[in-house]
Amino acid sequence: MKRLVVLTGAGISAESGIRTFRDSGGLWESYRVEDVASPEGWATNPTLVLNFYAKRRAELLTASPNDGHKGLVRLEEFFKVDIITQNIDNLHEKAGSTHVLHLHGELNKVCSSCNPSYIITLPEEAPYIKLGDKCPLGCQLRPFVVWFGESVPAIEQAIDITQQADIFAIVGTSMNVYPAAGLIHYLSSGTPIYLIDPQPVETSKNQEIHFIQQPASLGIPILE
Ligand code: BV8
Repeated sequence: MKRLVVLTGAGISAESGIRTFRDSGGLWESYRVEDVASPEGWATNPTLVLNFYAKRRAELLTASPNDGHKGLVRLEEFFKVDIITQNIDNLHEKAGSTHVLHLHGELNKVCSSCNPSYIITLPEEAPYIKLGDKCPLGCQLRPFVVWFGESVPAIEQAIDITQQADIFAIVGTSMNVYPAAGLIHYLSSGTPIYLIDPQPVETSKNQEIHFIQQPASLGIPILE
């Protein structure tokens, strides 16, 4: 079976009602990135950060996978599919995808501020943490999310997966954030690249990319 590697971003969850970041009405219109998605923001006002993620968890409780997520599950009948997602929602897993690598963490998990290997999944009935919730070593629990300026622990694994791709698809990302956006440089030369997005997207390999200007819910037609 050929290996299909799919890099996804916030756009694949847009039709599930989850806000993207940089579209109009996106998250970065209501919040300053540095206040809610950076270590400095966490140090300055942890309550604002905890509320930011609590709100996104609450939205996620009522969100379901859309046809974009489900289409990637169907492709597992024809390809060995690895999803590398920048998203912190769990909609790929809820749809049934079996190989999902989260580059930027997971909304429903928290970790210790002093011991990153201490990770717990929040209970569905109370997916929140508050100031004062600590790990066994006595450190404040924080969202299990990679903030701007923090290294991306899963990037080596993502590069390894990308290097093995026979086909690469990019779905619902503005390709603004590194190192995720740089993964396309690790593809073996000649690997076909498909980009699915209703808007044009600038990448560093535009001349090699097959653009499919449509929403993720319509799937990746060439591969269906
Ligand atoms: C690091 C978790 C180093 C938080 C996120 C200058 C130049 C280049 C790089 C940098 C620079 N200055 C700083 C950097 C590095 C920085 C970076 O890339 N900044 C960018 C913004 C310039 N990167 C980092 O800081 C990374 N770390 O570099 O570490 C290091 C090394 C060693 C030691 C210490 C440090 C960490 C980056 C991770 C940040 N965390 N998320 C959270 O989610 O709350 S990133 C955040 O952006 C989300 O993960 C999101 O997924 C990601 C990318 O955004 P998109 O998913 O693309 O979403 P966006 O809204 O932008 O676009 C949506 C797209 O969907 C659009 O194209 C739209 O048209 C499309 N769409 C809409 N509807 C649909 C659709 N598509 C299909 N169907 C639809 N229906």
